[in-house]
Amino acid sequence: MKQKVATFSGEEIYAYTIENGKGMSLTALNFGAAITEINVPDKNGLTENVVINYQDISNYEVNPYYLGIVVGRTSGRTKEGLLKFEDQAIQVEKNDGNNHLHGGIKGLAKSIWEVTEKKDSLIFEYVSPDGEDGYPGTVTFKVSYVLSEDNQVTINYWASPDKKTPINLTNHTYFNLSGNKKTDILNHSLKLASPSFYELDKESMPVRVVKVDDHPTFDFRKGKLVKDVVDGGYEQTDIVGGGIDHPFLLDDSVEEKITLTDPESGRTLTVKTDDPAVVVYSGNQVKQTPTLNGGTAEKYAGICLETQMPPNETESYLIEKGEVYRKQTVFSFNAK
Ligand code: FUC
Repeated sequence: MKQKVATFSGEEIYAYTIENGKGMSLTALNFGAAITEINVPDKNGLTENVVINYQDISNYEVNPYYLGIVVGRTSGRTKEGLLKFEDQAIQVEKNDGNNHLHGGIKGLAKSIWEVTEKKDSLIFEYVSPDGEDGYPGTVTFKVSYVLSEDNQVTINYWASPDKKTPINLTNHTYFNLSGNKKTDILNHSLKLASPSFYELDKESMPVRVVKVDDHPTFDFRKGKLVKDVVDGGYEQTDIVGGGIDHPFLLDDSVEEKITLTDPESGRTLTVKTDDPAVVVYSGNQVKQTPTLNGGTAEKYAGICLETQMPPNETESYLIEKGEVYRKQTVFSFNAK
């Protein structure tokens, strides 16, 4: 189902909805391929939206929080906006202080995607021209959102460049399992199959990999409440505005890499991915405006689980001409 919802700079913006036979549905825009709703049942069978969106759709045109979009061409921060590979140092935009963030000012987040609707999936395609946002090569991007009968949302990423270029995609959906953003996510429990993470400097640039054994605040292997982490008085949570905004390396031997639970609604989200890392972002910079669903906006309104390659490691995510970038992340919803 397709519905026109806005016009941005003369371009028609549509919301596409797919649903399964269990009452679950997903809605996304052709702008940024932004996921605006995922409706899933709670422990009592009440179906509600478990992602954050803007109350006023026009805010997606600027989208200060990158709500729901596909991030690219590269996710996270690149130091000084310098894509260093082989003997090259390609300067891309510095759109986060002295650094490059989430593919630049436009990026895939503010691109209009061609959408193909199928019964159980939405397929998005965008051809980014050579030099867009400063990146080399023309790249064809395809992303699909697939909704299964057992309440799974699978995101498939596919990209093919005509020149060697870095590609590192993710999705920037903020989950809030309370349903229709009744509460913030501080009472959600987060479990990560992650033995180590990247310490950040004051500009949020990753500096070194450290073991969670030596940093117990970030040991999520047995699960812990988000509020117990953000209140920790820990230097690494303080420098990102009081919360989590860090790349975690995922344990290859564990299938379910991430589990997010809201004890109140009984909803659980588990995540499987073939990416080796996840940037967990606890919404530390969300301000009071623009307002979100539920009519308010606040710090910790939602939590992003950005599966990806560790950011700022350009050499590790170079895709050759003729090579195909393929990634998959599966979000499974349950309630009890
Ligand atoms: C996340 C963070 C950033 C930023 C942004 C909106 O991925 O890593 O710090 O604030 O998204």
